[in-house]
Amino acid sequence: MSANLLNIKLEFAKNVVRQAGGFIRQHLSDDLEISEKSHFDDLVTNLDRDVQDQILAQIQTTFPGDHLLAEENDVRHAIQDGNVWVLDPIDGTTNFIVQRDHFAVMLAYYENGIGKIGVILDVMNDNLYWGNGIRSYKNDKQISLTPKPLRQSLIGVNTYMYRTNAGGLLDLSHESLGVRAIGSAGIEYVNILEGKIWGYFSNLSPWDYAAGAVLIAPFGYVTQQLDGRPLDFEGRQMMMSVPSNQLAALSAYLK
Ligand code: 2AM
Ligand code: CA
Ligand code: CA
Ligand code: CA
Repeated sequence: MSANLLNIKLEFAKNVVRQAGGFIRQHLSDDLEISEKSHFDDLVTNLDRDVQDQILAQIQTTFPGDHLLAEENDVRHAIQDGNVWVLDPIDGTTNFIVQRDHFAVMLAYYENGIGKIGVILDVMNDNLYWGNGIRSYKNDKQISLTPKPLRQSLIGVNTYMYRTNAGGLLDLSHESLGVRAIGSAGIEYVNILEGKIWGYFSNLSPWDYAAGAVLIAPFGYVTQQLDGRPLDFEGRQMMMSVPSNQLAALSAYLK
């Protein structure tokens, strides 16, 4: 793909995500229609669906040959196959419903499984994080980030994995200054980019990490299964996003 077309796609992605953020903020005081998906704590709202429909329609109109992978309504093209847009219309839906804060819109673009574009909007702060896997930006400013050692850092965790020591996460946490849990993968990635957490350990689906993985890659981060195997980009998997040059500090704990 030519650099020029990729730049066009990047500008497009930034625009549609910003627009979606404005739309959500305009509808913050509306009554939400809330539905349960798999369980009473697995929720979706009419705004998740509206945002997804709006963004997917814009992608289909502008880049009709590209494929779509998105959280709601079973839009499931395999990420490894061709030019694929990956959308999480509202990440942190429970936060959105309960707090009206700490949620994100996330859009990524992959070519044959390789991340080319990542965009995360921290909706309530209206900060747009975007990048091409080589450089990452917060609004108009290029981000620079050098992770400290784990023992001088906080980590972001999935609370279920933490409290059950799934993957060895509770044991590993004793090597850090402590754990934090936000309830939005997107905001966890924002916190990595802001230097507020060192890494993130969770149980996620592709649309939860596709954009974040691209955004943190320029700073030497890897996003992979806990045992080092690559993510399959299909179902939900236990995974981590951590500085690759500090993987040795983790290996004694992870299982
Ligand atoms: P979501 O809000 O888009 O569903 C904390 O719940 C984080 O894990 C959020 O980023 C949430 O994304 C994600 N997550 C992934 N699968 C989930 C599930 N089955 N139930 C709740 N959250 C899930
Ligand atoms: Ca969800
Ligand atoms: Ca999500
Ligand atoms: Ca979501």
